[in-house]
Amino acid sequence: MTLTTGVRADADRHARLRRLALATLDANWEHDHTVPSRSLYPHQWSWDSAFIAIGLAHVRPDRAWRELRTLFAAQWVDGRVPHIVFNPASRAGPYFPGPQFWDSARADGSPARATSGIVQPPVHAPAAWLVHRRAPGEASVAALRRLYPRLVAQQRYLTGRRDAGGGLASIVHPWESGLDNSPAWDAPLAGVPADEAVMRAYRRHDTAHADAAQRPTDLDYARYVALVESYRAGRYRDDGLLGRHPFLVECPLVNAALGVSEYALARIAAVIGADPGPHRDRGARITEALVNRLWDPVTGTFRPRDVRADRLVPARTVLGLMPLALPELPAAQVSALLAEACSPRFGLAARMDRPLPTYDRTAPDFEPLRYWRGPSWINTGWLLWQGLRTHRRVDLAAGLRESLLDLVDRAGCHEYFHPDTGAGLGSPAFSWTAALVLDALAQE
Ligand code: 2M8
Repeated sequence: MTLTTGVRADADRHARLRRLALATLDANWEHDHTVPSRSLYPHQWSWDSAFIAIGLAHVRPDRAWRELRTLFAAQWVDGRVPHIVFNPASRAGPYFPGPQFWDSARADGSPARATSGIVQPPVHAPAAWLVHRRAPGEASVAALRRLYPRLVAQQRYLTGRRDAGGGLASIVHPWESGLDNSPAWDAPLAGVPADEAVMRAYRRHDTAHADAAQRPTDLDYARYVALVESYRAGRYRDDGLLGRHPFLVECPLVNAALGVSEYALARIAAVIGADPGPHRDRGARITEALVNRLWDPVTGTFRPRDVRADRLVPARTVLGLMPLALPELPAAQVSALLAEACSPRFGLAARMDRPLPTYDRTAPDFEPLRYWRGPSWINTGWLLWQGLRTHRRVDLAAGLRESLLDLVDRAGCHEYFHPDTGAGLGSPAFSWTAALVLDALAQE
């Protein structure tokens, strides 16, 4: 290929991907928010909306702010941002578990709109900052000013009510990590009493729309249901969880996002005339707590801590690489994470021959088709790409970006991808895939 044909091929791919991504996001727009997928996820999801806003900022900035505004309008009085905001007008048929099951109305401080009672990784402050950076102006400063107190309340909820004592936030359900059936949760879930026969009483919505072999199992769902029932029984209060709730885990992704959010809030504070100092201090403290509580020097990676058993979980998943996004991560951890990412387990390289998996591909229980137990996902790739850029690993960042774009160019805006062949899996028109491709296209 000559230089000019190479440049033209790149420009063609860029235009093709942009058209596809924009069409996907437009088709998934639903009056005041974007659904992750029309069939599988017909409501608003918390961290999806943050990723979606980052992509929309490049093409529809007003809609990017609207997306975040709608989500934060459903914030609870205690500051939690619910992982699902239900759309009462949805025509997609019953999602399971739906609003009746969550029964948020009976909890203190829940909003008028029906929501779930749990959260997802707090990637919203960095998203708001990026939306402003991608499309700055008076309107974006006004939007930041409105969102700032809500983002601060979200942080306060997680660092306050969800702190089991070690300076990090705990999750009470695998859904809160966003990586629902990751092997990271196998050990802590093993202690959750559940019988898959209970699923006979419910109708799963996901397996009516996607291949069951690519989704969590019925036993996984029985445990998910048991954990919602346990948390709901206490009306989603967080006091005394250690004594009464069977799943309490400190997740490296959730806590990395928590730390990165403080640095994003510092930048937002500087723009709107608030004090950035306390945010930077909190960012540094969260980074320190992550290293103290979740760093495993033996394997050179971060691991979730099962708070109830007080031990690190054994599985090596992509979650462990996520703290690379922290700007003040000590050099020793940065180089160990790069070694882990570049090892045959994850295969990161300046020229990648296969996409980044979500689980150690050398593990005996690696499953190339099953959701978060192996397949490649664009959001975890994009988050790692952010970390590589933060620590100026230019070649590796370029290699990962190329791999992400190539995956979507070949297979389309799928929800996830086969980690060997790159074939598209799950929903074929998935919003955060489209949004993060738009962002990757715009940044070299
Ligand atoms: C998936 O999770 C939901 C439950 O929240 C589900 O399986 O029904 C996960 O991939 C999660 O990370 C994502 O936010 C959600 C919507 O895309 O789907």
